[in-house]
Amino acid sequence: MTPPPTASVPAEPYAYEFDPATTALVIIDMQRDFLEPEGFGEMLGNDVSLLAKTVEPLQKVLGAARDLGMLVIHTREGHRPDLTDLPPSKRDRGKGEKTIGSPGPKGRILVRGEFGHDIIDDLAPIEGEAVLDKPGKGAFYATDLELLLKNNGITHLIVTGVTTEVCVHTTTREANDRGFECLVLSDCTGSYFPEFHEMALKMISAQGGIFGWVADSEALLSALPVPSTASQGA
Ligand code: C5J
Repeated sequence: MTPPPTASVPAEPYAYEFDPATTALVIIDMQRDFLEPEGFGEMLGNDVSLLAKTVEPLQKVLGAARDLGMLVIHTREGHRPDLTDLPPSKRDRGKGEKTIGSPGPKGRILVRGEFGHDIIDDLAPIEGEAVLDKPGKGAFYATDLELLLKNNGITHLIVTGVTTEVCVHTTTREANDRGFECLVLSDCTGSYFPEFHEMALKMISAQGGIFGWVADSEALLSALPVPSTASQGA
């Protein structure tokens, strides 16, 4: 049976209600390759400073989730060093000089184990937090995410990370089809294309919340219950 909600966040299209005990914070692909200068994102011609503004609000949300003892899941987009899990279509799309697996200033692009593939220092996972490597855009595709959520009794997801219209959107759609109730945080998600960010968020909450809810981090943080001393580890 679904437990009664203990938090209510003012959101689009209406209040998002959840219980932190059955809610996971999902942080999508906050990797050096997407966020830092000289990473893959910049090599593709993108302005990575557009993603930097997500870091501070996301740090606050991550801190609050940790204080409440919520399940935290970090994802990383990337591939095996031998690239056997990289579809040729993904490797060749864009016809760029450099592609996934090519050497770059941060190591081989989007390859597991390389410096650029890892999560930025400001949001580094701590012990006990799942780090999920995904070969696709959606975090459910070819991963054990669904199993991990179900085994932890999770019904609700707070979705954050980059980029809004690609991996965040794909993951939110996948989660919605699997029955998870998703809140996407507008200032904790970001895109190289501000207009795509805006429209992607609108697509989520349109039609009565066709894929989920949208709110900013302030709305979420103000709605969170005060952590008990037990969950703070005191
Ligand atoms: C992209 C992602 N944009 N994490 N990946 O290729 O959104």
